[in-house]
Amino acid sequence: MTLKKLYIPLVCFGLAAILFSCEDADDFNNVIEQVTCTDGIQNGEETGIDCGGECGPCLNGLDFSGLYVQEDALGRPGINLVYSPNAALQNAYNHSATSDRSSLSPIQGMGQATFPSVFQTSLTDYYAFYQDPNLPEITFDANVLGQDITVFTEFLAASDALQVAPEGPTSFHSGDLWFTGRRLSDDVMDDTLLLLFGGPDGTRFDGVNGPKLISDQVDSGDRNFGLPFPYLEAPLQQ
Ligand SMILES: [Ca+2]
Ligand SMILES: [Ca+2]
Repeated sequence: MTLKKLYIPLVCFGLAAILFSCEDADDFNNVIEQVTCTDGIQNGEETGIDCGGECGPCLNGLDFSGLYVQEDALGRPGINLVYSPNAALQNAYNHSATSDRSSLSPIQGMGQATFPSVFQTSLTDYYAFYQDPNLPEITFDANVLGQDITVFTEFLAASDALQVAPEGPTSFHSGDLWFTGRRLSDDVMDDTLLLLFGGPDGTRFDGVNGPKLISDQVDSGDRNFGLPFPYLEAPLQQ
């Protein structure tokens, strides 16, 4: 049992002496408040019942004991969803390590296919699908980061992790700043689609030069985020 705080008023004040004797006051003051992490009540600096503060994190009913296996991979939202064309590849991606997704690592059970090669096929197919047959062919030659299709798909697959800049502003994308962290309000799907469909200057599929594909049309951060984790945004009220 952790004894966190011990409150023992030490002084018998004159006013108290008027009302009762110092001996009585001793009895009164000897009511000791013991704040512990096992007393079944929220007290002291705790942020929940017997958790938070000095008692360790509040798990909100979650049990983190036991052995864990990887069931999902989601450094940057939308990568696996957008670029892996079927459930088998999506599952293979979810069970793989980031370091095993480069062009040097064939996907287990998929012959010589690698995630960058799969992503290149998806990217080419997207551009063919949204091609206006009455306009000259559009291909993915570069995105707003100056990445061609080889560099871009390698980047998507082999570095799909949440990167954080230890110094400077935290942002998934803000102005010229990319991938220095992630704020709750960042519209990460629009950022992903901009890299995919924006072309070198962000206008390739912007609703004017072709269908609008650089946004999912869903705003982010326009409603309150709930606490605690996973900080879901409140549903839109119709
Ligand atoms: Ca307590
Ligand atoms: Ca959006």
